[in-house]
Amino acid sequence: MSEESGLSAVEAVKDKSNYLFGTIREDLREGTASFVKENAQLLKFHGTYQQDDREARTSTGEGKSLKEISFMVRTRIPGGKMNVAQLLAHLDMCDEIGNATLKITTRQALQLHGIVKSDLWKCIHRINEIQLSTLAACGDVNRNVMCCPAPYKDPIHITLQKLTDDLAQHLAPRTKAYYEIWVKDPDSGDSQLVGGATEEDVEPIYGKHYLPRKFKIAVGLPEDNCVDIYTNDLGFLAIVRDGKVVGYNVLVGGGLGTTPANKKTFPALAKRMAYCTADQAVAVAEAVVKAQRDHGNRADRKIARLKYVIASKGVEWFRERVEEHLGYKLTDCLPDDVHDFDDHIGWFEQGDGLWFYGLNVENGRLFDREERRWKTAFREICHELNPGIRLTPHQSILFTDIKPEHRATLESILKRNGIPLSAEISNVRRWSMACVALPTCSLAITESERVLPSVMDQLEKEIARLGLSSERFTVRMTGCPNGCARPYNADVGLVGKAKGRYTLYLGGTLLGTRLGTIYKDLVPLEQITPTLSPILIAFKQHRASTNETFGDFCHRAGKEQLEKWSVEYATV
Ligand code: SRM
Ligand code: SF4
Repeated sequence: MSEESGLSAVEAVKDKSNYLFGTIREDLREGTASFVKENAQLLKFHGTYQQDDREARTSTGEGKSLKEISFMVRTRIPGGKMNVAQLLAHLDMCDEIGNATLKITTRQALQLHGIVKSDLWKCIHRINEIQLSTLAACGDVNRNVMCCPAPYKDPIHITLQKLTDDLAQHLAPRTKAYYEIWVKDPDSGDSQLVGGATEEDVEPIYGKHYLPRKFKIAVGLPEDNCVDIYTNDLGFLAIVRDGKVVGYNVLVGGGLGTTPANKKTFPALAKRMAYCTADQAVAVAEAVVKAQRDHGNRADRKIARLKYVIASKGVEWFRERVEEHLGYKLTDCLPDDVHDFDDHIGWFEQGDGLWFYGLNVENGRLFDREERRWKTAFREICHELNPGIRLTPHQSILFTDIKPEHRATLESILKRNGIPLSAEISNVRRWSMACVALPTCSLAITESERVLPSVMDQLEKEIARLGLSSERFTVRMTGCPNGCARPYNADVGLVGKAKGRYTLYLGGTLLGTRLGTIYKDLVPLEQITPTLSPILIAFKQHRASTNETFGDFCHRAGKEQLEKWSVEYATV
C-alpha cells in the first residue's frame, strides 16, 4: 500500500495485520523495551500507546537521545460508569506498575501512564479481569462513548446510559486478536470473554481496514450538554416528551484536531443531520460508521475524520449515504437543541432517597502528594462507603448511591486528605480543564496540565478582585493544537503553539455550541492573566446584561473592539 496505492502508511499496517493481530504476541515475548513500529501502531486499537517520559531522555553524546519507553494504557468506560472494585484496581495498578498517578480523561475514561513493556500484558489482562476493557479505547474505531454521568433514577438517564452501553457493545471491534493476546490465559487457555470482543474473526461493521481515522460518539440532553455533544463525530441529542426519550436529533461531523500550518485542517462542530426514533439509534450509528468507513479519506490522515467528508460533500449528501445503509429515509431534526450545561459538581439527591457527590478533580489527575492525597481519599471512600462511581466528561468524578447519613463521612475523608470540597473551589477553576501534555504526550509543544493550576491561582485572584467570582465560564488548555481538552469551543481556549506560548481563543461558549476565534497568538504563559484582565474589566463595564456570559460578550464585541478595550483598560 502507501506510495503505490495512494493510501496512508497506517492503512498498509491495518491491511497486513490480520484483523489487528500483527505480531504483537510474539513481540511481547521479546526482551525489548519497545514494540516494532507496525505493532506500536496496532497497539492503539488495543488501547495502549507506546510513549516515553520526555524529561527522562538522556543524551548519547552523539546528538541522539535515549528514551525510556513506557506505555499509556487507556480503559474504555462507556458513560464513565464503573464500580468501586474497578476504581480500586486502577489505583493499585498505578502504584504497582505505573507512575503512581491515574488520569481521568476528558472522555470519561481512565489512563495509566509509565507501564513498561514487561508489565503491559499483566496490566491489560487485569483490566479485563475486572470486567472492563481497553479494546478500541484508541485506534481507527469508535472510541469511548460519552454519556451524561448523572445517576438520576429517572427513565431519561437510564435510557441514555442503556443506549451508550448498546453503542459501545455494537461498535466494538469483533476481532479475536484482543481476546487471544490479552484476555486468554496463556497457560490454561481458560478465560472469560469480556469487553465486547467476540470470537468471530470478521468485522461485519468495520471490515478489514477499520475506519480511516478515530471516531467518537456522545449521547446528550438539550438541557445538559455535559458531554460536549457538538465536538463528536456522531451525537445523539435526546428528544424527551412526557418524561421519556422518544428519539434523537442525530448530529454528525464534530471534531477539534487541527494543524495550523495545514490549511486543509480545522476544528468543526457537528451539523444537525436528521431525527431518528429511539429504537433506530443503534442502526443509525452503524450506518453513519459505515458511511464514514466508505467515504473517509484513506490517503491523508490529516483530513480523514468525518468532519472533512461533511465539509466537502455536505450534510445532505452524507445523510443520503446513511439512508442507503439503513434502507429507509430519516426525517428532519426536531427543533430541540442544546440550551444548558451542568457539570454535576456538588451534592444532589438522585431520585431514590440516595445522594451523589460531584467532586472536582483538578485536570483529572489523581496522586498522593503531601498536601493532597487523592488516592488515599478515594481508597477510604471506596472501602468505607462502597459508592457507585461515574467519571465525568470534565475529568471529574461522581460518588453515587450515598446514604444521607454518610454525606458527612465522605466530606470528612476528603478534608482529612487535603482534598478541597467542591463548594470550596472557585468557579473559574471548577470549569477549567487541561490535557495531559508534557511529559508523556509525544505531540505536546507546551505544558498544559502541570501549569494550568498556577494560571488558575492568578486568574481566580483577578476575577475575585473584579467581583466576577460568581460568573460561569470555561477555560481550557492544551499543549498542542490537537484539542484534547476541547479548547476551541470554550469561553477561553489556550492552545500550546510554541515553547511556553499559547494561542488565546475567545468567544466560545460554556454550552459548547460555538467555536471561539483567535484573539492573540503566542501569548507567554505568564502573560495569560494580564492579557485576560482588561477583557474581564471590559466585560464588567460593557456586558449587555447580567445574563450575558463572558464567551457571549467576547463573541458579540469581536476582536477589534476587544483589542481597543484591552488598551483602554490595561492599567485599571
Ligand atoms: Fe487526544 C492524540 C490524550 C481527548 C484530539 N490524545 C492524543 C494522544 C494519544 C497523543 C498521541 O497521539 O500520541 C494523547 C495521549 C497523551 C498522554 O500522554 O496520555 C491524547 N486525548 C487525550 C486525553 C487523555 C486528554 C486528557 O487529558 O484527558 C483524552 C482522552 C480521551 C479518551 O478517554 O478517549 C483526549 N483528544 C481528546 C479530545 C476531546 C474529546 O474527544 O472529547 C480531542 C478533540 C476531539 C477530537 O477528537 O477531534 C482529542 N487527540 C486528539 C487528536 C487530534 C485528532 C484530529 O482529528 O486531528 C490527537 C492526534 C491524532 O489523533 O493524531 C490526539
Ligand atoms: Fe497531547 Fe496535544 Fe492532546 Fe495535549 S492536546 S494531550 S499535547 S495531543
